[in-house]
Amino acid sequence: MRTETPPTVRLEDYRPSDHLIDRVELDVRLDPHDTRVTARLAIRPNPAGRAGAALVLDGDDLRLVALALDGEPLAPAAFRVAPSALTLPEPPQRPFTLTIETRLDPTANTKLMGLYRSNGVYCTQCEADGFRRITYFLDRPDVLSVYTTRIEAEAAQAPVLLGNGNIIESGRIEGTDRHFSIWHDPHPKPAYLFALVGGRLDRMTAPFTTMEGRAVELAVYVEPGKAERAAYALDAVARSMKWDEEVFGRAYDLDVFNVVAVSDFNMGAMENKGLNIFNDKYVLASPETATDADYAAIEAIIAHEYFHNWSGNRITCRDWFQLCLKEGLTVFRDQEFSSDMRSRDVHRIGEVRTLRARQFPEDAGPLAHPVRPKLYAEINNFYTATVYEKGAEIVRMLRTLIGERAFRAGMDRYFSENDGTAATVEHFLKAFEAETGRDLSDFAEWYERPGTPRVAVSGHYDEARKTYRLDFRQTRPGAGADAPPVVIPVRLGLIGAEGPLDGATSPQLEDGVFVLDAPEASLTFENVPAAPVPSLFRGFSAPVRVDMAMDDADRLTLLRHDTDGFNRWEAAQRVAARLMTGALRGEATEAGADAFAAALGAFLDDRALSDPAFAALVLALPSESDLADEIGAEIDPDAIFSARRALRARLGTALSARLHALRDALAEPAGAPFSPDAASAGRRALRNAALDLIAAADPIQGAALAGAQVASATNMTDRLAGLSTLALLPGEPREAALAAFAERYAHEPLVLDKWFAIQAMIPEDGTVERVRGLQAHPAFAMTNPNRVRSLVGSFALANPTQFNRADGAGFALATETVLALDRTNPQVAARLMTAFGSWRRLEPQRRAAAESALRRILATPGLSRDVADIAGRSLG
Ligand code: 0A1
Ligand code: ZN
Repeated sequence: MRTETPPTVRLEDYRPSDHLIDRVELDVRLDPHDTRVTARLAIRPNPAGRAGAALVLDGDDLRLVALALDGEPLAPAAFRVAPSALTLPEPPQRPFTLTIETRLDPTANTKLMGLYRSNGVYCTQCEADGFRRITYFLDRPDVLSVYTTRIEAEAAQAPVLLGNGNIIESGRIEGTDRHFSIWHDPHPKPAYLFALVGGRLDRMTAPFTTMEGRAVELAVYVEPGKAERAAYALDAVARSMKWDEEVFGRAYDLDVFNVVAVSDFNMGAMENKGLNIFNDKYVLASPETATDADYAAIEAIIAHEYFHNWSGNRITCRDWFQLCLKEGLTVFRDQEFSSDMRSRDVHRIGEVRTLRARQFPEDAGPLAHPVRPKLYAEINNFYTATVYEKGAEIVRMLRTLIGERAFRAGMDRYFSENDGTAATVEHFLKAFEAETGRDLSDFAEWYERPGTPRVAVSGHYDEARKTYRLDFRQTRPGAGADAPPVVIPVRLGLIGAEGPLDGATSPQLEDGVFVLDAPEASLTFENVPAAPVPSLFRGFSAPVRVDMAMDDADRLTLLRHDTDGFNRWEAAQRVAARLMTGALRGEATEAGADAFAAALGAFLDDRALSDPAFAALVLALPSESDLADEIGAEIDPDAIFSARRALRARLGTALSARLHALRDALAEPAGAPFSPDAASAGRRALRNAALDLIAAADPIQGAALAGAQVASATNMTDRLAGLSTLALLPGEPREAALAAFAERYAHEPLVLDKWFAIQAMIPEDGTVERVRGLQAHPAFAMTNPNRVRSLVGSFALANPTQFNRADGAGFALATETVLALDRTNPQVAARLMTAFGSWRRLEPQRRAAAESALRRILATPGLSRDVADIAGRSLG
């Protein structure tokens, strides 16, 4: 525990390790409280390091039992040891073997970093720096070693023993109740990709043959009795492998690929080589327990972790500043996979909603940082939306700029030239420069500075010449006064009153893309018969905010006629946002709302049944946080909530007949089997979006419909949607439905998480007390990250009116939870704190309350580095 300012690590200070570790032989004797780890490390001086330097191995909370050099116990004078480091001031200037024995108590490990137990199952988490909690090591991603791991445990307690790579031996230990298995991973890897698992687990398996002819056994391990809930994840593994072969030419490289689901996990999942460990929320699925959104998330995260095998494992990061090299690229790859498995437009809209909901506010607040940060105090606080989501957008922009063929060729070159190494963003860009002959140094600016660029656009039609000119101006708020312009690919087209203006052309466009790489630039179209409506940033071609004055009628023309699905959706969102922000400013918006409703009605008549998933997204208005982000200052969450509710009610009234008709038309025939495929999920989504608007307009009718749906639903998507609608309608039916739900799923922790979340998001005064009450519920546990995120995370991150209560009661609840959690699991406590990330943009009373909550946290003695870092930067 510490309270002093933590040391800062800087990118500019990078230097290669003075030593390398070529081989690691681990012998892990698992025991609930007294696990013994013997590490035999084949070490040598690094020719690229400083000759004669001391050997300093990282540790975290370690207890050393024995130490030997080349088999001989080391004299006490020859080394120094502390829980955080093992130092040999004068190590041999030649290759040598260091044998280190440490003792661990995995049951007492509540941080869930290093070796710990989850429901009795031994498992590990080593990214970013958990390996040093297992043994002393050069725990940095540029030290790559070949691992052989012997795992031993009591056979009855841990019948399943898994490691990285391929299994080479296993058996009983005679005369004891113990057994062992030995795993060898031929691929050199950094310590953060190490993993082992031991426990009682059921499994489901499937064979896979790679395009190179390798026979692979795929296996998903889950809690006993839940094997059939692993079927969807297992199938997603096979589809991911096939897709990566077809789309990126990447084949798998071991004989087994194991996925293990555990119930206590700090993040979503982890890409350990050949042994991915998952939060069980992203593996387990059945129609009765998982929603369509859960199925989609499982598919995406299974793919993400699998894709890391090439983008992350075969090519890893030189240092943690390069995190986006593996994360941004792998998110891009999993987004492409999901788009191919589902509807591309629908998926793109989902990606942008996530980016705007999480990354834009981060980039506009005190926790803003470049996609490649320049310094950090705690690396675990940099697994952010900026590194992941904005990182993925940079890769996508690169593809837009150079085209699909050159992009694929550049990726092939990146993989082949850097395979087996720890690389940097420069290595990545260099592959594309070599492939295209293009200088990407200006483009690289996207990695360097924080802030979301703004692009102001104005259009000018010349009736006489039949030309149309667009003037662009970019600015970079939050990037610093000296920030150069960024390279912004603008995919665009022109739309006329009757449809796309295909005859309009411009020599400045290449494949429909204009490259804005200066502070200001203009683009002129010729052959434009009448004043057009521009469709800008098609497919959201760059992660920027666009300022263009356009009236609602023009936007509704886009909703009707644009060929770009993303921009059709965006047009409706813009109109809705303008109506709500207008209402907030006290403007009369009734006529505008009715015109919008009429356009939505026409849109639904036209397209709802042919593309229900898309129609559901059009009906979902910008969220409260979207509006807050757009308003940007002096935010009053209650006013935003009211404006949004009023528009939903007005649209629900105007569209009532259509919404009811849609619900009938989309109803599943009785007895139809459940399928999580995108088309079926889309029909459910539209039915439930219709229910939401019906209930907003007519709470009594809404409560009746929602209550009936909760009672009769045959799948979790519909049951939960009904319950979510009901949750917004105070009264006895809501409480009865909540109680019945809890009883029905009393033994399903992942389903109870949904129940916690729904209640934590109720936008009413009583919610703070309700959440406090639920913290004492027998199914709640502060030791389980999923429970904490469901209850307190949903409250702090997804209930804007109650978390931001003007009297500070919401901040107090979050503060107390952060401080309590910090004593056992600082990583999860720090994540929860990011809910305070937009505090400066609140109106004065709430701003003051948030500030004092932050000051209270920062003043608490014994704060972890994780929480101190977030609290300090939030106030800084
Ligand atoms: N590399 C993982 C994310 C991850 C990072 C840190 C962790 O520590 C608790 C766990 C997982 C991914 O991108 O999926
Ligand atoms: Zn990842």
